[in-house]
Amino acid sequence: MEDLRLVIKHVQDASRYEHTLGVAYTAACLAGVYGIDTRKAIRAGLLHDCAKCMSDLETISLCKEYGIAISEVEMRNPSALLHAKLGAKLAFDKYNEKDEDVLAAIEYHTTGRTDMSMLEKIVFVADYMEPGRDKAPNLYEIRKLAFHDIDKALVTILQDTLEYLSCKNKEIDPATKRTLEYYSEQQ
Ligand code: DGI
Ligand code: FE
Ligand code: FE
Repeated sequence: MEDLRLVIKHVQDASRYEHTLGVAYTAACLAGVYGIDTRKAIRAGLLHDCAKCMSDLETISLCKEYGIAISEVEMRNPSALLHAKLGAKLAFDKYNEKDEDVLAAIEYHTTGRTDMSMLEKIVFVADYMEPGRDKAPNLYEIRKLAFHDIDKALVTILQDTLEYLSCKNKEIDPATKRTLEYYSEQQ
């Protein structure tokens, strides 16, 4: 794990690396509460943004290289949306991560998806609430919820993310909307 941490340190800038460590530790705490393998949670946390520190051009060209289908929304917001899918491919190919659940947690950490595994939920939630995050609304509530009702934390995060994106006039990926609808219906 120490090796992986150092490898990631070298492909991220200082603030992204701080965030990465925050996600890995937060995911480990949540894994303890929900009975998930802590080491898997830490690996997923360390790897989740492994494709984040690249230009839009590089992101698109690597996605093409890996045969990732790029939707129109993704093409218009490459680094925001595609770093998750590309991250899963790089994790497999460059960082030797072969665990399907860890790879899925990386792939769906930005938009989420319907019927997520507990590890996917943990990484999604940890990404939003790790200690270095301080700008989002409702962080206090989300951090408390995360440890006893992770689905409710998930819904709050998705609602706040969609609200934030519409305030900023950013395009919503249908995948993000679908995840919110799915988990809202489950409440
Ligand atoms: O990579 P991080 O910054 O740690 O966080 P992230 O992977 O959750 O999200 C990256 C960005 O993507 C963040 O600013 C929120 C944004 N995002 C999430 N869903 C959507 C989205 N951006 C657009 N345009 N559309 C979405 O549906
Ligand atoms: Fe990310
Ligand atoms: Fe992140």
